[in-house]
Amino acid sequence: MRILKYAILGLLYNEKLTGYDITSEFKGPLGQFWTAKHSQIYPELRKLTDEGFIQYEVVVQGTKLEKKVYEITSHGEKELSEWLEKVERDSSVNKDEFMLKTYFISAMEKEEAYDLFNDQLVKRKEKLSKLQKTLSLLEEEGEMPITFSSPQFGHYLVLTRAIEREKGYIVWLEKTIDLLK
Ligand code: FER
Repeated sequence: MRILKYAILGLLYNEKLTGYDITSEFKGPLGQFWTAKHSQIYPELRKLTDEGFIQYEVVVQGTKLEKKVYEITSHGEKELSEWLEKVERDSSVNKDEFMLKTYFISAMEKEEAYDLFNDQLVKRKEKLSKLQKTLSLLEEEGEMPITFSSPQFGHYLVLTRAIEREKGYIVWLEKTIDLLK
C-alpha cells in the first residue's frame, strides 16, 4: 500500500504546502516515526495530482522563481477519510532488524550479544530522553489538559505512545542484559 500517499494527504489536510515544505515536514516530528525519501515525495505528488487527490497553483516568487503550492481536493479529503476510518485487516508487520537479530541470537557469542544489547539500551535511553523532552515542550506550549480539539493532540498521542513503548523496551533490554552477564 502507498502509505506515503496518506501522509502527504494528511499534511495537506492541515495547510497548503510546496514540495519543499512537504520534504521539510519529514524532517520534523512526522519523520521521527514515518520516514520518506526525497526521491519518493516528488513522484508521489505527481501521482496524487494525476489522480485528482491534490492540485497545485503556480506561485511566482521574485522575478523568475516559480513554485507549486499544493492543496488537497475534496476528492483527496474523501480518500484520506476512507483510509483513516478503515480498520487495518493485515496490521502490517513492523520490520525490526534488531528483533531479527534477537531471534538469531544463538548464532552469536554471548559477549557479542551482550555488546549488541548494551548498544541498543544506550540508544533506547537516548530516544526516551528525546521523547520526554519533546513532550515537556509540548506541554509547556499548549493548553493542558490536552483534548481532542487541541491542534497538538495527534502529536501528543504519538509521543505518549512512543514513551511507553521505549520504557517497556528498556525494561526488557535490562532483563536480557542480566541474562547475558
Ligand atoms: C516527535 C514525535 C514522534 C519525536 C519523536 C517521535 C523526538 C517518535 C515516535 C516514535 O518513535 O514512535 O516529536 O521527537
